[in-house]
Amino acid sequence: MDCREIIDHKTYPLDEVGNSLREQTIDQVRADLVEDGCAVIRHFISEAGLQQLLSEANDRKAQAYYSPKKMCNIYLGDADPELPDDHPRNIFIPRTNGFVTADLLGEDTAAYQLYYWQPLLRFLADCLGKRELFIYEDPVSNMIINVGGPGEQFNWHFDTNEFTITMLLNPASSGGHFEYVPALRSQDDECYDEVKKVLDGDRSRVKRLALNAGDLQFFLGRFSLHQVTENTGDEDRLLLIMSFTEKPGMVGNAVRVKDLYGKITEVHEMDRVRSDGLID
Ligand SMILES: O=C(O)CCC(=O)C(=O)O
Ligand SMILES: [Fe+2]
Repeated sequence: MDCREIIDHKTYPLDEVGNSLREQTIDQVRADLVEDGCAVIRHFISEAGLQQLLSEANDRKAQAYYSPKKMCNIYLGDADPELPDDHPRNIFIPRTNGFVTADLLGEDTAAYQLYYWQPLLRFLADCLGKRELFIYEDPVSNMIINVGGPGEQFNWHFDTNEFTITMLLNPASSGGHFEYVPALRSQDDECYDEVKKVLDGDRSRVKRLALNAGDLQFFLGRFSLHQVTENTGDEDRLLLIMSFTEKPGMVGNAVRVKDLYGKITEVHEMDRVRSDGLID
C-alpha cells in the first residue's frame, strides 16, 4: 500500500514541502508540543489505511509478549534498597499489557512502510524544529503494537526514547485512557518530589487525552510521565507505536527490553548511545 493511501493525504500532504496544509499542521503541532509535550493530528490515517493497520494488528495480537513481571516502578527498572520504601524507585504498580514486537511487523506491512517513509521522518523533524531526526534503531521495540486487553493496564512510566508517535487502531470501549503529566522531569533533573506527588494520587497536573481510531498522537514521553488506565471494556485496545531519536544508533537498555518485550538481539549487548543521564 502506498503511504499516501495509508494517511489522509488530502488533508495532510506530508510529502509536499511548502504545501500550506502541511505547514499549517506543523505550526499547530509545534504550538501544542510547546504547551504540553503532546499534540494530536485528528484523523491522520485514512479509512483504508486504518483497516489495513488494524488487520495487521489483529493478525499478530495472539503473538503479543506478556511479561511475567507484572509489578513495575515508573523507570521500568529495579528497586533501590538504599532508598526509602516510599521513594519513586521503590514504588511498584501493575503493568499487565502485552506488545507485538517490531520483528513481527515485516517489510510487507503498511506499518513498516509508514515507519520508514522518509516524508514522515522529515515532517516529524519539522514539527520538532530539528534539523534531522532518526529512526530508533532498536530492532525489538522501535515500532510495536501495544495490546491492552480487557482488564489490562500500563503503569505510570517514562519512555527511553525522546519522541514517539502513536496511532490508535482500536480504542477500548470503556477505560483504557491515556493520561500524562507534561514535562514532569527534565534532561538533568529526575524531579522526584513532583513524581512522588503523582504516585501518591495528586491529579492536579494529570491530563487525559480523548483519542479516536486513526488519530496520530505526538508525544515527548521521556520527560512526561504517562500511563494507560485499565481497559474496563470487552475489546482489545490496539495502538501502533513508532519511536524516533535525535541521535542515530540508539537502542534500548538490554534489561528493560528483555523485561518488556521478551527478547534482545546482539545490538543490545553493545555499548549504548544514550541521549541523557536519566535513570531510564
Ligand atoms: O498505549 C499507549 O497509549 C502508550 C504506550 C506507551 O506509553 C509505551 O509503550 O511506552
Ligand atoms: Fe510510554
